Amino acid sequence: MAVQRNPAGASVNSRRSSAISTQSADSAVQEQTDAREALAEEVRTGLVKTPKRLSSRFFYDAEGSRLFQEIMHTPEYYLTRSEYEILDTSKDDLLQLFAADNRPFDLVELGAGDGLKTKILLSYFQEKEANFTYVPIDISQSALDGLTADIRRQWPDLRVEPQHDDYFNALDQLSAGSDASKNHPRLVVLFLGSNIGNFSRQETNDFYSQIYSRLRPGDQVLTGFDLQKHPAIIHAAYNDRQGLTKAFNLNLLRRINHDLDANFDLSAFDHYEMYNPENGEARSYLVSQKDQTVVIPALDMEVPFRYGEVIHTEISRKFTRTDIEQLAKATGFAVTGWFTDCKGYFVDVVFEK
Ligand code: AVI
Repeated sequence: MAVQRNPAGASVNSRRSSAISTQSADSAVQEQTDAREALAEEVRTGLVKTPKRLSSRFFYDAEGSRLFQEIMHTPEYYLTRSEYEILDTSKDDLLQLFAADNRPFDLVELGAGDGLKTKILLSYFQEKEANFTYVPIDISQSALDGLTADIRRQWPDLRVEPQHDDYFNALDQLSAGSDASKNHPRLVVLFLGSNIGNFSRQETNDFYSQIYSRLRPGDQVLTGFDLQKHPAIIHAAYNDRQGLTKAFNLNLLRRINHDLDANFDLSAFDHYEMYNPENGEARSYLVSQKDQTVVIPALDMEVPFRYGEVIHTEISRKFTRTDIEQLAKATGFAVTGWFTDCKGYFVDVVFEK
């Protein structure tokens, strides 16, 4: 899943184009160069902090994206199955909200990835002949190309207008062409998969404020939030028995070796996750299993590690209903839809401006 986990991505394309823009060799090289530079900056600044820190948004190179796909199928990782169930059982209620007043709508997906869950909605909305356009946004042109081709193959009549851009630039473009009158499409922004849980509290508030400022009254946001539950269930989701989450976390070091010629010995680091039920934060770490020094020639860096020292790599935040209602209130939105799975593990929430 090539998902843009960070709203501040590279800006590439402009206004909506109805043609599939296939990636040129030049832009693919540019994308790789930008990604490598961003990683270099993260390593340069993150590994001199105390505690050491690397952002989870660098997990998603090709191998990391492949591992995440596998994690989503593990018995322990309930999030994807829960959201899938919600979208399937609530698709009609969601359509009633999105198409309220018979207005056409643009279904704008942030970090579309492979669109697997979204396809539940697309398929149902097509079947009901809803008047909508699907607008997937991603900073990875190859992910967008793959998704668009796939959707056009499956539903040749569905209007798809992919946007290769960062989220906020793309929303600027879209909202410039919309207003609250009945003739213009309502914007319905999708941010699924609990991607919001990987943001800090400050980033979360900023994210919704930024979106709010780009929407018109009546526009909506559908977000997937993972809910707080028995800590053991959450803990297990980030410690699967097959060791895929461990491989996913360690892959970040492999990527740094590959992209920046570093010499991390992957067997000298372990995966450790802890869930704190008092604040809803699952945190992932890489733990140095011995005293060691890692050399990163591309950055002219030598990084010492003590035995037991950690690199903090990810926050996966779990929410309460109060957290979500407060978030909506603090950023100006009203909560107009609340859909959970049968176990109450996960919720998809509609915010309306
Ligand atoms: C993408 N994101 C919502 C996942 C999560 O649950 O935080 C990434 C992940 N990390 C470990 N397992 C899955």
